[in-house]
Amino acid sequence: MRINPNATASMTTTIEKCARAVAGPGTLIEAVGNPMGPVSIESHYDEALSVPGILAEIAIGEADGVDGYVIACFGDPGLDAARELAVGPVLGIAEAAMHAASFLGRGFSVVTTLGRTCGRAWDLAEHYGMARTCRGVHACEIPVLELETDPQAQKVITQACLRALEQDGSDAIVLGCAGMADLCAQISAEIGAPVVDGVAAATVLVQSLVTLDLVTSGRNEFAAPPAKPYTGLLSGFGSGSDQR
Ligand code: 5HY
Repeated sequence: MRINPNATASMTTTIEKCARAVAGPGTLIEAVGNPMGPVSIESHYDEALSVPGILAEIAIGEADGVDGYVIACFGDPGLDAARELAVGPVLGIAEAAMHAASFLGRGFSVVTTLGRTCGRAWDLAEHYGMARTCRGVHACEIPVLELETDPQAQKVITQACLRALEQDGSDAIVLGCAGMADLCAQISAEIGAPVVDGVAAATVLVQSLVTLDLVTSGRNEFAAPPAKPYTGLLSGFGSGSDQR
């Protein structure tokens, strides 16, 4: 199951299409949007408030026996909490894309949407042990939802990728938004370097973990959350611990 942490249906459709394009035979791809959250995620506030909806979809997936999950937003929102809830593997698209890009050369550059999200990308590179391999994080300054509507978007992102390769001396590009997933092949052809889309990379990696019958370890910090009541708007999220 691919979860689009924002609430924009057209982006969920793009994510589903790009995941299906790389799914193997026998892999059922279902993409769901955020039932309660921001239409796009471009700030820490957006990201924080996208998490309850993501976890609600994980809980539904667990009840439906879903094998694995992709959190399809470059901030990898709620990833650790999702791993506590889900039995099967959960990957974020930033995590998957950075690891995939690290196999393709000595260094990669991230090209994301707004400059204000660059700090989060650097934090994730650090968190995933990619600080040495991530040579630079660059913004094309196109808001997430204008990626679909701005006729210049592909050209602007392609130019940002070329500049990043030159400035950073990197070998590959990581696209810093799920909304760029369907531009991956064309941009790679134009810049003559590997371009990694996290939606596709995470889909193939989750599929591989499921094929290997590998699941998140429940031994330590990713054990099921302790049962407890929740209050207010979140009262429905309480005492989830007996789901695993
Ligand atoms: C994403 N936001 O992948 C991120 C990209 C970003 O709504 N989907 C979003 O700008 O951080």
